[in-house]
Amino acid sequence: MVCAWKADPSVFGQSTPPVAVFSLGAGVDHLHTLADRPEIPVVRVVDPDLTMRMVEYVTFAVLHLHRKIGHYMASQALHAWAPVAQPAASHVRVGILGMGVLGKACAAMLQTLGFQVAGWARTPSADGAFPIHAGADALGGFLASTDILVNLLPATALTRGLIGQSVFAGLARTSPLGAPGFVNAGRGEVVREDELVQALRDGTLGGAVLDVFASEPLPAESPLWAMPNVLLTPHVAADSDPAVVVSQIMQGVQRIEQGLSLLSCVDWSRGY
Ligand code: NDP
Ligand code: OXD
Repeated sequence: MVCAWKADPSVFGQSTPPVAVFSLGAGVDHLHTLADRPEIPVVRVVDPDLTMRMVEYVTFAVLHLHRKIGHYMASQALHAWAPVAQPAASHVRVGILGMGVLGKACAAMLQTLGFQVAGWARTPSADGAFPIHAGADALGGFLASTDILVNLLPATALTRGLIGQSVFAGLARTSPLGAPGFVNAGRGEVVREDELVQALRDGTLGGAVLDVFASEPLPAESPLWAMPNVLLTPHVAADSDPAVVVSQIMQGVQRIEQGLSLLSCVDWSRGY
């Protein structure tokens, strides 16, 4: 068995292939070379501790944009007392791309705070808690009624480069925040970073909170570092607690020893 985070793919190419691979994170894009070897089960982290950390981060990021904290940080630096109009959360529509384990948990918390929440996923869902728009045909309508867009999609062949100018331009132009906001805590490769920079410069987007980037660490020359309407964090939205991950791996090992099927396995035909 292999426990891996961004492992050298040669680890998997040995003559006796591993019985199972345990990702040390919720995402598995770093293990994409295993997609050609579906006989090796790949287990990802699904655990309440990681989920709650992501809920904290996304809630913080949405509130940062909603409560215009970037404006107040800039005002503080100038010693300026500069109040601005504050819409109620109930007037702000948050749209979440990716309504899996993390997306649904974030949606529930944001709904509790009073935001109008909707999601977008690959397949329709019978879950009635939030409207979930499904598939490419539904994306336009979903974006048109979103003021703050949150990305929690995995990086797959279908999602890489999905979010760019046409997505940003498709967001609601009647946002009570003035211009729409963007949060990325999924994967950087899902976003066309040059188009994100342009949208933040030309006002298509009012602000962004970004945890993940196409290239990590974010290169020093990236314009994102110095943009006044951007808050950056270094891929820390939801770290996995080693103790929790080890305990989950041990449960998986026990299941293998007992001849039971593994839980939280990746479906490589979907890529996540
Ligand atoms: P899940 O697999 O539970 O959910 C993925 C969601 O994305 C599902 O709703 C799925 O749709 C949707 N989706 C996938 N492909 C498409 C597509 N082509 N079109 C539309 N929807 C799509 O993943 P998690 O919620 O557990 O995690 C999401 C991602 O968050 C991880 O893959 C990882 O990249 C990232 N992450 C980031 C962390 C950080 O610290 N920044 C920490 C942990 C995770 P459907 O419901 O139809 O299957
Ligand atoms: C993960 C991550 O996928 O931390 O768990 O990005």
